[in-house]
Amino acid sequence: MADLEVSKIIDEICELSKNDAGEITRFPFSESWMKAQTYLKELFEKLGFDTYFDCAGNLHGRIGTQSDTIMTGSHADTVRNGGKYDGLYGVVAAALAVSKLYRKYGAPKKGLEVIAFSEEEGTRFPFNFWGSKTLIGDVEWDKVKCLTDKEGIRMVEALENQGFSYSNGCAKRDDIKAFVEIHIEQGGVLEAKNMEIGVVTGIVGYKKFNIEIFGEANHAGTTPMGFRKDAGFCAGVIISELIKRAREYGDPLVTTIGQIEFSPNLANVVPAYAQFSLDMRHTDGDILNRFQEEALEIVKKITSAEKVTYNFTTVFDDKPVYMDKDIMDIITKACENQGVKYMAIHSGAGHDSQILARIAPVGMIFVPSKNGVSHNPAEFTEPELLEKGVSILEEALHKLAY
Ligand code: HGY
Ligand code: MN
Ligand code: MN
Repeated sequence: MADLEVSKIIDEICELSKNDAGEITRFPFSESWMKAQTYLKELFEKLGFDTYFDCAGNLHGRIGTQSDTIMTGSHADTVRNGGKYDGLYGVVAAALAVSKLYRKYGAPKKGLEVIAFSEEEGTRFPFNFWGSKTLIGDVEWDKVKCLTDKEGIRMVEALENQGFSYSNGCAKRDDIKAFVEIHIEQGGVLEAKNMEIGVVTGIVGYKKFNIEIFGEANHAGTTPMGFRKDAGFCAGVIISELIKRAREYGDPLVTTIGQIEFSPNLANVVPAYAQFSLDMRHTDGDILNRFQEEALEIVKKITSAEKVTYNFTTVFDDKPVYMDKDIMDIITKACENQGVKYMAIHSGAGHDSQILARIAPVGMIFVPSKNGVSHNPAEFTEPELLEKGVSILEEALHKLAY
């Protein structure tokens, strides 16, 4: 089989799985998502992998023994109107790297498995890393199954609509001995330093909260400003205070309010309710904890001054994660053997590796992102750099599995 090209396969998958608006929006268990997963399943089968979906919608393709598994891959879902490479590159590159090893050296001494995690972004349901968390058995199904998306569809229904029936622990694995994920950097450091590969050292601490403000609906025309319980105004003041405080903390703290909703969300009604997301990240877990406490204080102070009430709910709270030193050395050695320009780099983005790190040693490889842009249709990486990543991953997996 002639060498398949990563960028061509990614283009094909993105083309066939675009939504009606022509965007790359592969929310988990949507039709777009299923088209991409089905294409990947056919690709894995064409490459000669033992291929199957598990009960959580993760797609697996493996060669070698049924134990001592070296796993590689990333997520198949995307944000709304996202880019072509976030997640998908890690799946396609893994499939091509494993296929090249299979053709050159036959079956490995260990299990060598490619995975397309069903969900990572947390964009449809208020639950991130569904795919990797089901694999390590870190899902309290009774709490999660009734979570709904914005259309009120429960997670359990969305899964069943695509033929997956999840039950507690049905996707859990305990044979994974190492996990290596290749991913676009989603930042501008590698490009700025003219590097071809990033050897990832760790992933930032990453917390996500859901904040709700409960005020009182009232008439926009007849309610004097001093008599309002304006949830919308509170949200605005809190958001402005949070960003001001984060700027005072300075880099590398980042905090984002990316999603907001008012109710009844009408121009002539004082907002009774406001809900918004709060995403905060830092390389240092203690500083991140301190910022979380300050954020809660800001919410308390402003809501009590405005005589409204609030909920401050944790969606997830992940400490900083560090990559396995031996795997980092293997990736570094591969870069030196192949004469590739590389540097050590920290990840400001969250990845499935941070979840797998709870049960096995993990390593990550980055390829540069043009202009550092990601979570955006303009996301791009030169085809030659995508291919370079495949050959570094291939050499690292050869070292780990053969
Ligand atoms: O938000 C993130 O860091 C990742 O893209 N889910
Ligand atoms: Mn992402
Ligand atoms: Mn990603």
